[in-house]
Amino acid sequence: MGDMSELQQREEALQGMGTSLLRKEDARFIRGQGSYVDDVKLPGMLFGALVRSPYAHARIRGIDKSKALASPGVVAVLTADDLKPVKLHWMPTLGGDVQAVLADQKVCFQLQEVAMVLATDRYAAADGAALVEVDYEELPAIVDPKKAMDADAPVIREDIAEKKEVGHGPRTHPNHIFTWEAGDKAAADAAFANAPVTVREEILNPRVHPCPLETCGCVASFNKATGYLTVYMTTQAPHLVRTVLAMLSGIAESKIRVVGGDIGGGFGNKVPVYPGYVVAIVASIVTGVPVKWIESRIDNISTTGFARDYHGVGELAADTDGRIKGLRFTALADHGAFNSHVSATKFPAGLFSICTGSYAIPNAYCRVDAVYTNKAPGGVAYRCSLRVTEAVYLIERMIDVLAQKLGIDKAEIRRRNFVAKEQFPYTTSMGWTLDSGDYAPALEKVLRAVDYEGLRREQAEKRAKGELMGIGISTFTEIVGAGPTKACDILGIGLFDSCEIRVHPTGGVIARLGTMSQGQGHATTYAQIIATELGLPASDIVVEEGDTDKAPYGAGTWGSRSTPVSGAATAKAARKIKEKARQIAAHLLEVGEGDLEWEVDRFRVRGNPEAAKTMKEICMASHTGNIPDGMEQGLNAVAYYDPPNLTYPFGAYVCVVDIDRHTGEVQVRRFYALDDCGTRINPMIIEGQIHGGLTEAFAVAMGQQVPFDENGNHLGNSLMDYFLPTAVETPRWETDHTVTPSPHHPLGAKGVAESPHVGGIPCISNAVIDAFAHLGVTHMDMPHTAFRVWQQCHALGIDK
Ligand code: MCN
Ligand code: CUM
Repeated sequence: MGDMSELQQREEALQGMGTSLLRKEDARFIRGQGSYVDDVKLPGMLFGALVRSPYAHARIRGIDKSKALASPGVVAVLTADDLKPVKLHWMPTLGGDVQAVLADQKVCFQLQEVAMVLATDRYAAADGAALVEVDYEELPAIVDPKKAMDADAPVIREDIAEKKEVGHGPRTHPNHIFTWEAGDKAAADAAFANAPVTVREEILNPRVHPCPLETCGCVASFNKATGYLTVYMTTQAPHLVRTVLAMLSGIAESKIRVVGGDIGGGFGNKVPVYPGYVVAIVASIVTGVPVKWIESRIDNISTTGFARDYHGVGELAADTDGRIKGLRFTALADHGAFNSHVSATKFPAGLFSICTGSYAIPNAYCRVDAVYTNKAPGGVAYRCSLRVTEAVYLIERMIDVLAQKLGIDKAEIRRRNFVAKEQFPYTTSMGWTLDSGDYAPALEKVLRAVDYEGLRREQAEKRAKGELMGIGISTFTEIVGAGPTKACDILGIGLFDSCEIRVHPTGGVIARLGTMSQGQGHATTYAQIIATELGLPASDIVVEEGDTDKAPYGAGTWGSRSTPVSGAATAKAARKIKEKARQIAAHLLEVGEGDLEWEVDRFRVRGNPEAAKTMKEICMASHTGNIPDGMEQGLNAVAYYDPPNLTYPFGAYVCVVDIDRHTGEVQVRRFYALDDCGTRINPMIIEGQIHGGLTEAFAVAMGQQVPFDENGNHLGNSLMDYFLPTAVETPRWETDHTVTPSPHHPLGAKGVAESPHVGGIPCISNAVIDAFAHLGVTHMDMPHTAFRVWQQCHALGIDK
């Protein structure tokens, strides 16, 4: 064995897994040298501006382009009629539906895309768009999803009114999209019939929007001579988008290149294919010059992938000691005018059936009914893990409701229902197999850290004085890393991912992946995985994503799948290289492969400390003739990884709030978050992800909502109204962790990015509601704005 300190030095030099290596990409970002889509400027480029509908529901009687065409700089105006000859006025969605690229005879939500004006600069395009005259005949709008399936409800989607299904089973009304069920209804019903205690609550996950700082946009560039289409765009899933574009346009997939570039936040908003992209592409094909389209903030909030809008009903059945025997959750899902919500084919309601959470609930059933309304399409976005946010909010709220009804402490009721450590891998009554977990110690660690008993005593004293203080707990389980390809596909494509690694003679490495960072720090963390696996320094490992001409195929970055899927593919590719390196080392050292052992950055001969070949030496050797007979030169590998299961990170959070009963102002006094994502690759990046996810949880719990009036008009789609917390409003986050590795992931790692959002929202909400628990309040819908909380105080007569 080498001297320990020397070994440690070699280990540290790699900056591999487990070190808080500063983000490699930040050298560029902090110097203002990121390259975002709006930075792409191509010769002769035109700018596209969309004409959007002022009505939520209207028939289009006619469109007059003449004034716009006469406006300075305007080159062309495209409408649905112009896209018809190339059959691009409608497009398939990632949810099994079709969506109008430009409104075809009618509009179905406010600010829907109606026409695109092409002009020589952005201002001329905007001026031209203002001059397009559209003759609308307004129709009654459906805003309340509860009325969407009324007998006399106006039909929103006339194009599919006769269709018996739109991708996900039978429809019972023209405004019905699908009904999806999971679990065992009869068993759940029986549990409710026999239980001594049941609780029921209507719980809304309001419509919110992730609002990334960079809005969506693209530059489409079609080369008429070569027939080659290049699209620079804000996408979290470049390869999937390329496939969709090939299906849509008929252009060979090999002649389409999608380039992700730098992305200024995605949060799920940049998964779908939006009409703006498609029109820009058609415009470039038609004009033969590059076309840029960039959304405004209002366009982004109003028309691109919103999140949630789940109108839930939660029910739990339990014994008098609080042990849960049955669960029934239903949700009415408002998907807007087109079902463009991203979902794996077999999971139209995403992973909602993870709603049994961290608890061993023997009988469970859930159902989701999705309907069309006259609102923008979407539903899956916003650090959501694909409807896990809704599911976790329901179970974490309902377990509090049950605790209140039984007079059991809210930490104690969780202890009594946790899946126990020895039960893992644990298959839930909904059919998911939770890979690993150790919930009770995580909760105890957090309770000790915040002095839970002391907080409850303080709360009792405050209550005696008429003051409002709330303590919220959330002990959530997440499900991330879709997915086994047998179960999960989008448009028929399995949700595997990939990594290609090339090692150069002097030990430099380039790795290319099918994922797409939007701020998660992939350039750093994948390099760290390779550094540890190959014993080469992370500083010399370059990671590239997002350019479909360069990277192998993959499903992209969403659903916190990069670590569970691509992280595994990266380890797998590196291990292929390491195997070859071992053969070369054995050859060079003239020993059998079995005589070698790996030590940080080299292969050593067992029992002969002097005989070793460093990885750097092997890299060079692999490019010479001095390799085993019959072996090919080079140290390259590509690996595709199809996960055997998803990963199930978890956490225990506690939030303490103080509420001013006179004003309704909620102050988050303390928030303590313990996360367990298995093996940790970069602790600093994990902490950053948790801070970000918690801040977004705070935003949703405390202020975000996309509201409409009864005609479907937006009532708050700019940052004047839409709450985006800054450092001023954001509470201080305390973080902690435990490590329970995933047994099936090559590195033991689970995803983490969405956990703080999924687990944080119910924690804050539970804290706010807990402040009113002694007054008989069991639920208050989000967002917990001062006005709404004051209304609750007023209704209770405690505001004076
Ligand atoms: N990580 C780690 N160790 C682990 C797990 C993760 O070090 N055990 C690191 C990863 O290597 C990666 C980061 O943490 O650098 C997040 O990893 P992961 O949980 O696998 O999630 P993804 O990389 O797939 O990111 C997707 C996720 C989603 S779905 C949304 S939404 C979201 C989020 O990431 N959008 C974000 N975090 C975001 N952060 C930023 N800055 N911007 C966004 O748009
Ligand atoms: Cu659901 S938001 Mo993320 O999965 O891109």
